[in-house]
Amino acid sequence: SNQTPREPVFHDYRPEPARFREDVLSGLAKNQRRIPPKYFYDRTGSRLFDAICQLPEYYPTRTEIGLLKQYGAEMAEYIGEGSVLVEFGSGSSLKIRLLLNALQPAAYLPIDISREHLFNSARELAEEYPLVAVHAICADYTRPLVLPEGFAGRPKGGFFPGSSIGNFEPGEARQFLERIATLLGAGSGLLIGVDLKKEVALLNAAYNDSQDITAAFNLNLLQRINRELEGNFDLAGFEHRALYNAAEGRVEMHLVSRKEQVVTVSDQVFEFQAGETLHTENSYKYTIEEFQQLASSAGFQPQRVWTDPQDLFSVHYLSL
Ligand code: AVJ
Repeated sequence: SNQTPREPVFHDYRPEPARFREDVLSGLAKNQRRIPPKYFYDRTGSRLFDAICQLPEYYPTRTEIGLLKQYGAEMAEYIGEGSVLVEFGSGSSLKIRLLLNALQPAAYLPIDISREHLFNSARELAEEYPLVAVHAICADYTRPLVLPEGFAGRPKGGFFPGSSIGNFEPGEARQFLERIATLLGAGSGLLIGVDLKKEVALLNAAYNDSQDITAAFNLNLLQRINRELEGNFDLAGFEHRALYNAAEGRVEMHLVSRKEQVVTVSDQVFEFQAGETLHTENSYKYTIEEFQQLASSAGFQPQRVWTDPQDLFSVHYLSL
């Protein structure tokens, strides 16, 4: 193109660095050992997650992309031309492009904790969409935050794809939605992707793929601990387990100790029993009604929901 390339404006809120060592050591010391799923995403983990999104069994990504392609124009009408588009996490460059192809916002504000990734994708977007003012905000979007000067009084459209909301406990999800409501303000709306409850066999297949990519993604957490926190996990001593917990409405991922063993991390010693698990992720699934209830309790009004013919995945538009 012969248009002047637009540079994104970069707002660095200097988010607190993640406390990987503290979180791992305290999580390993718990009765039910657990590590937060945000630590999956080092370089290898991010590459494995991209591979998961392409797996035949992993339906969420392709189904949500299909919904954005099919209904993008309708979604754009709800958000409104000329509004300020705020994305929570700038992980998926394809999804935001599908939305930007249907909608011309006055500005696009991606919020992400990963400075380098945020900056690179913001530069690409600013170049591809020269009519959109890109303001990249390096911040932890799970913490309270205030948008840069100039965006306060204007109606905003939030975008939170990928069913990332499923990683929160329901109480945390509600609190997070309340924060988003405060950030966006009255007259605004939120477009959010939410994975649906479905036949257990489909859920189990999506998290136990036949190529063992999800297993590698799960086990990579131990590799990362070994490398970054002076750990000595024997990766062959643990196996991937994913199961649907119907009572809680979530897929759980664990790493199961194949034998009685002793592991050292940062000079701390942890004894695993045979069969004992390290809980690494919850991925909550919601019916449309359950999610609308949750959103309403956080102050949103459900306006519209789009689903695929098999009812695998939902995209909700909620207003304030
Ligand atoms: C990125 C949290 C939406 O829960 O499906 C994929 C992560 N874990 N396979 C999900 C994940 C195992 C994913 N989320």
